[in-house]
Amino acid sequence: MKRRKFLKNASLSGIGLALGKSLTSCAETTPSDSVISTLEVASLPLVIATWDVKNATAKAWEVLQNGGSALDAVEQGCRVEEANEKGQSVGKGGLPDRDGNVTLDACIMNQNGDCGSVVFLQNITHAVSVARKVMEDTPHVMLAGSGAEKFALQKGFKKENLLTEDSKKSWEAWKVKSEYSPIINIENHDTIGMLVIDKGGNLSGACTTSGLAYKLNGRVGDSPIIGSGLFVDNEIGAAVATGLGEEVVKTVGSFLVVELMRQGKSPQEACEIAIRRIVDKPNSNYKNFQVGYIAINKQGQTGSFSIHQWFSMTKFQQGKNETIQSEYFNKDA
Ligand code: SD4
Repeated sequence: MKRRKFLKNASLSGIGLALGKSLTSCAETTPSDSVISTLEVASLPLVIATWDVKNATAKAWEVLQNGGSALDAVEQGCRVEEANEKGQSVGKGGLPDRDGNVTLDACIMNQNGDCGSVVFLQNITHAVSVARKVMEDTPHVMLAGSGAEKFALQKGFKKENLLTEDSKKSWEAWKVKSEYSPIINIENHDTIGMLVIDKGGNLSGACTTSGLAYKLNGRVGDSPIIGSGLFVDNEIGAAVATGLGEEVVKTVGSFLVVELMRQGKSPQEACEIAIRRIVDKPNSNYKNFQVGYIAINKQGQTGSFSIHQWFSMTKFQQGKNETIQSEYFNKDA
């Protein structure tokens, strides 16, 4: 099935190494010693992100080159897409819910296992940076809705109207039929999940989105849920998800990918098993929605896998910034 046809059909009603030196330090701290000690470490640092987001990965790379941490890199990289008004599934210009409200979900996680998250945030473009402030400046992990917005304003974030003219037009066109079948967008897909391993082998990750277009007001997806949309374990690796968040939440997808790596699976194998977990559920409606995972392990090996074709991962390594098409499950289309 061609990409456009799939886009039409996909709906929420169906509800829509370059190798270098050997690693020793990690081998001492992980349970899968026998597997990991035989592996080699990829050239570090390394940045990966969901979809074709080369400007974002380039920014993260630049931050690392200028001495920034992996955490700084994921935050700054994600901000590129949040500020990109053309991207209709993240930050400013994100498609609204069915009532016309742009509501953002984001989270961030560092090498110490600290994390911060915002859900149902309105009027603030850089949700990922608010999530970082939640992590660093509060005793909490998650802030929601008006509380998250109030916190952001107190921290000096600017109040902005996130509904651009283009997104308003798309919403108005959708309203004509008002079908509650928001497409899982595999073409215009700037929901960004980013994972970075710095040259010292330390990991951080972030994820930010405006969620499903024309969702029910109040709907929150997987992206800000630690363990679902994102998980980082500095001893093992990290994973991030995109696609239909409900399915990711139901299988605690990113945590699952990291735990599979802990058991000795490669990032690629782990992403594939996590996708199978969704597809193999009784009555799975997987033909009608997309989910994709990307993952990285402590050695800098990476993997990505999705249910359907056209998911991609952007990778910046050794000065090379490239978008790689992912392998996928459903070859019948
Ligand atoms: C969500 N997982 O809100 C997000 C949407 C997404 O590409 O990733 N779109 O369910």
